[in-house]
Amino acid sequence: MGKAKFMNTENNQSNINMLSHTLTSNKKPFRLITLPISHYCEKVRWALTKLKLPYIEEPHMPPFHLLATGRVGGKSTPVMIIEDGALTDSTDILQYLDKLAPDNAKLYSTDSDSRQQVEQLEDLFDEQLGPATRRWAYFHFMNNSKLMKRIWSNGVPFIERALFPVVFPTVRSIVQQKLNITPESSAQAYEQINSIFEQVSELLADGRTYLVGNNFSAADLTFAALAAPVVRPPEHPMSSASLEELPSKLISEIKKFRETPAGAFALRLYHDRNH
Ligand SMILES: N[C@@H](CCC(=O)N[C@@H](CS)C(=O)NCC(=O)O)C(=O)O
Repeated sequence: MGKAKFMNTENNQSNINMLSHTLTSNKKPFRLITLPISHYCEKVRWALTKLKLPYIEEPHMPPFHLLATGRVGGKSTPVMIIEDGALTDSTDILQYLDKLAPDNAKLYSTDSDSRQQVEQLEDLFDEQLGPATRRWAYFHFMNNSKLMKRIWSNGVPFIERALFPVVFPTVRSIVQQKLNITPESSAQAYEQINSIFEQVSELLADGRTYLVGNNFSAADLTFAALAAPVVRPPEHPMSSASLEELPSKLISEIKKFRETPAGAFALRLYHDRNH
């Protein structure tokens, strides 16, 4: 009962957010197909919010996302439907959205050196940080089916949520295999996250406000969105469990990540996410 209320409150809040995005602009909303917990989907959701572009999110639970993404020629999420097709990669989506942004809100600098730095960092986070934080988080959550139900079914169509008990055992073993989720790979992911956090902390050591130049960019956004599973920002729109509900070992590791300069930076960016 308590949990249902908790989820409804979150869903209502995200519906309100989507509605207000729609109302603040006359443009036709984009359709965004997501797995709601996916941090690559959150990367796009954040960009749309930041650029005040209207969108309607279509959240799905695995494996039902494949029906939605497959219909438009995609596979993984996020997929964003635009007037003349579908964009099937978060970076492609951010680059597309950036063309619609006014000069003072660009996520990619117009200076070519700075743009290159932004793109290199985004690539590092997409290719290494995102898979590592996902592997680490799933390793700790996957065997808790109650928590997984909440994480995977947040806001999805009723029928998908109702089918969770039927599909979860099979989907879990497919995901564990596909993403190589084992105790060893999780330990490696933990080291990899620490190494990227150290690189980011080093960049921040000179007191800069953002990773590249003086403005918030796709590098900052991508870092914070993909680091979210290990710092668990309270402002995350899809957080589906409070810190206290997690195993104590996990809480202490999250606290350690949060205390690093890179972790504190991700939390600060999330604190400002909706302003
Ligand atoms: N490079 C892709 C990665 C997206 C990705 O890995 N999405 C995952 C969720 S975190 C997904 O949809 N997995 C389900 C699948 O591949 O069927 C991007 O940046 O969009």
